[in-house]
Amino acid sequence: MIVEETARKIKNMEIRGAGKIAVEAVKALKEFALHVTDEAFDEKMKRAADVLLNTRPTAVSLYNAIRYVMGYSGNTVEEKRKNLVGLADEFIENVKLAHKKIGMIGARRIEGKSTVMTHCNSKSALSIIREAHKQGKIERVFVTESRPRRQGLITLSELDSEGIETAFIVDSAVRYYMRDVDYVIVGADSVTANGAVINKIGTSQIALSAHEARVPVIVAAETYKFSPKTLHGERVIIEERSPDEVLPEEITAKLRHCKIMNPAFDATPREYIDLIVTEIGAIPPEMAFIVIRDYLKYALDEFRD
Ligand code: RUB
Repeated sequence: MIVEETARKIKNMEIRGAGKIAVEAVKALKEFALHVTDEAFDEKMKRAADVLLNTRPTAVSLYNAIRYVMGYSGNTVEEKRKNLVGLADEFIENVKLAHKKIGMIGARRIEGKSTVMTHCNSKSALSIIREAHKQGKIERVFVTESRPRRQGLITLSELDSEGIETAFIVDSAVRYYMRDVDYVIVGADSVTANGAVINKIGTSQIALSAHEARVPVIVAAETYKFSPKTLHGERVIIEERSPDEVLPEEITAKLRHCKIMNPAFDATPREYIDLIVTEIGAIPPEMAFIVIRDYLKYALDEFRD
């Protein structure tokens, strides 16, 4: 029940954002495990993990988090459950710590009184902005609308309630205002082995525009956002969402020759990224391979044979 309920909320985006998806999936697995008492523990856990994995395809955080928890061991059901619960608690605690560290590390990179631009709604990116603001380094934050789901409104209300000055712009105004921006700070759903960042659709246009204006692009990404699958040649699947997020049915129903496209994410090549701030340090995108090799061993195992 808890697993299906969480899966439903992730699918319909009541639970959203790569970090949050991962944490809520882990909580659901933990809760489910507490109620599995029979010998079919492994089988039932595997089925529950698959239900959660099949919700949103792009954020590798979900995959890594589930792999982490499903790496449990033990000889008896009791031992397995105890081990799984321990791993789940550890993962959740690590996420909290990661956000804090990313905030601290990222804020050090911000100089003076700066104007920042952010896209969508990323907990990790906002962690840097909040910490920098606490240190008196933020003048104003440009917040993009982030069509079609308008997650920019969540960012806007969060920053506003914390007394941070904002400017709200539609996505197509990014280049127009880039000359007023000192740093672009965004989050990530996945970081590939070659250092590309997959994030909310429109991120690559912002990065391109920043590159043109020589504005540094900082990506805030915990290590569990790095994709071990890409090291083994898999491509990141870009989620294509429903057309009615873009246009209401009363309009599309009248169109006979139009297909509405609604990709939820895009890929920004590493050339347009200055820095990826992780909980283990601020690294160039070229170091993505090392993060995967050294910090995601548990998630790489599946690809061994
Ligand atoms: C959210 C999004 C966020 C990343 C990082 O997309 O693209 O920038 O997930 O977020 P959606 P966080 O709204 O479609 O889930 O730093 O919170 O993990």
